[in-house]
Amino acid sequence: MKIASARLIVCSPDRNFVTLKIVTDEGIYGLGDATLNGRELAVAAYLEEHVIPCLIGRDPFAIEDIWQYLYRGAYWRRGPVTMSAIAAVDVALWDMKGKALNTPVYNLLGGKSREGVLVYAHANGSDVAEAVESVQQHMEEGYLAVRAQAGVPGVKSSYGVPKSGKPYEPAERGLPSESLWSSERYLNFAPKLFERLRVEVGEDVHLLHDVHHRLTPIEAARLGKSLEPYHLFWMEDPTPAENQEAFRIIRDHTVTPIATGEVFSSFWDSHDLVRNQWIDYLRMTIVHGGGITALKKAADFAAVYQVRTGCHGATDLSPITMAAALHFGLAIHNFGIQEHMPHTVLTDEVFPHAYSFEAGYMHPGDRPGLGVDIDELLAAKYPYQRAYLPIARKLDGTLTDW
Ligand code: GCO
Ligand code: MG
Repeated sequence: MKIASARLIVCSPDRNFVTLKIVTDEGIYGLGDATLNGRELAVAAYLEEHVIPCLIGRDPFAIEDIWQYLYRGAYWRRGPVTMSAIAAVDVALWDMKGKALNTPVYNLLGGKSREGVLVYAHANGSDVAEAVESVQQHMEEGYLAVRAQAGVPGVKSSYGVPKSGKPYEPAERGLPSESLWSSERYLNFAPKLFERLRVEVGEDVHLLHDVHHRLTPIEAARLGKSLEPYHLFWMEDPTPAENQEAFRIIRDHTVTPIATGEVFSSFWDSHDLVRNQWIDYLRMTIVHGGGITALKKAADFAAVYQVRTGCHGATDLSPITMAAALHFGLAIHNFGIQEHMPHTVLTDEVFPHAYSFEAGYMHPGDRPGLGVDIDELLAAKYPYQRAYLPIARKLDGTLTDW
């Protein structure tokens, strides 16, 4: 069997998605997600100009060799654009191989290690009362783990808080909007949110929280310490991780578990964090981390240090990445939790899929391959529209991490 053709489908059913379709000379096809939120067309051009021409005629079963060809062969390694492009090829080939062998991808990854994939939902509120209500709503829907974010008093448009009662959505059409940030106000507020949450929702539900890279290491240490009585499942992205050693400072001061990695594009971004056991959960995602092949290696390394996975699963990752993450999460031994931010009805119509949610867990389904498809005719009705993530400034106007 040979790769006969490959092409891109760029669409925007409520938000932008870049999809790679690889077709073999036997007519079997595989799908890969190449979406990089706010920089979508950079990955599309990388694939179109520099990757697709090299794929034609290759053996689609040689997934490892093709991964190495695109990674080592480019000379220029790593970075989110390169790794998202490689991931799209890699995931499409796993999907295609599953279809060719008539088995779900989780079977190709060692078979299932569990019956379902524990997922966490997003609860948001403009204030504490709304956040409590939102957590309770998600618990009623069956979620066993919920991430809680609330508006910080005195800080306009805080991270994670939806505008006009809609679910929180991280990208907006048009040029980047601006939001404000105050670490001081946030640090005083966050423990109050979780104190109230534990009173209202009890001890058993897993509560998570995303700091979104906004604190310095010592501020993050203070936050982790102040949240200890509420035993969070994790504190996410407490500080930027370019300097991996920054996490040592946090770790030295608190037992609140730490998760990071949603912006990582390489195993090497996590190397020191994992081998020093400065984190508990690695959040690298299949699309931005270089595909199933790359994530499997990173997860196996993490397993040696008892670090578990907690893959990013926001709506800017297409249902193809969600399906891939669920096959991966069902199969690997050191799976921790998977983020679940449901897509809109329209996105789900464009990407019909076999995965499902029940009583706190998701399952990828048992269809051959990934069990997700794309309705190209419907996709064509929703062309790409430029969109950006917001930027953030401190109260005095200084640009800071969003
Ligand atoms: C999360 C993330 C998202 C990101 C978004 C960026 O934990 O789900 O932090 O909210 O901001 O995916 O594109
Ligand atoms: Mg996050």
